[in-house]
Amino acid sequence: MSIYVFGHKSPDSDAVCSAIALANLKRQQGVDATPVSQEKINPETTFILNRYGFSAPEVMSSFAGKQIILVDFSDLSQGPEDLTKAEILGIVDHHKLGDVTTPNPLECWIWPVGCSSTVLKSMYDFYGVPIPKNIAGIMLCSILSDTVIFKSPTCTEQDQKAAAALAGIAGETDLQALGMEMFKVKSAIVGTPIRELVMRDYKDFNMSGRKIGIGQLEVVDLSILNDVKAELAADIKVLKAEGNRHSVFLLLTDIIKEGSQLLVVSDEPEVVQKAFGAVPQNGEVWLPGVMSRKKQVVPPLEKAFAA
Ligand SMILES: [Mn+2]
Repeated sequence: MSIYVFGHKSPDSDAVCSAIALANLKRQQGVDATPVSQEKINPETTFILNRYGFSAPEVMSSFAGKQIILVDFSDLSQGPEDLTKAEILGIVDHHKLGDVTTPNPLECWIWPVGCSSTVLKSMYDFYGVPIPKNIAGIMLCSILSDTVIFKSPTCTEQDQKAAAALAGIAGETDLQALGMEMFKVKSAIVGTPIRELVMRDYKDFNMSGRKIGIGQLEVVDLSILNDVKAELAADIKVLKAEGNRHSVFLLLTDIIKEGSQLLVVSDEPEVVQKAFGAVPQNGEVWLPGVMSRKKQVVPPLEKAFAA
């Protein structure tokens, strides 16, 4: 029986590419491992997989009775409904430790770096397994995506080193150009249904007993979103009501200006001022320098909700 390797819901490029890379490592070690994704992959990930000759992994949403390895998450809220009925053999991640537990010891690699593929690079090295050229390519793109071409405050020296080594294996020489090409694909939103945009990079969190949703759209210029901003704001209201959520936040991140417009719908909108020291006007506020949900949005919100 195969072991299934997969990332979080609303899969981003790291969740998908790192699952493919980890399954490759396991297969090279003689383990039957299959990468899958919980939901359909996004256009940026499609671009990456096409570039290096991979097809999209199969979508799979039920894992009861299966052996699994989690990549890029360890929160129950970001996993399948029946996650607790599966056997977790390992976790490879770079987020805060979530709330999954296991009855048995597991292979757990969770490091405070900018991308799961950076951790994976070290796993390949640790086991002395060569990284195939096309796998190096998708791992490199994961790092460029997660670190916003090394600009995110989550980016570490280890990410830079891993990316340089992977670029060498993949034969990529211009990482800025490659990164910008990816972010242009990511920014192309014309014709995409509004809910798909809201959910493209969306995560639910449990903050002091409240269900909090936080989505993020990264674009090369915020003006791209001018025409759809009102619809996005209306849709997160609907999403909040549908899921009985306390709050939904949507970060519209400008990767060139290096900041985010935060759209807010909340039962306690005052939490935004507590967390970020800025007061939303008409449900939105500009947060200069804020690019990372993980490092600059989740921790202050958790603190504000716990207070
Ligand atoms: Mn990641």
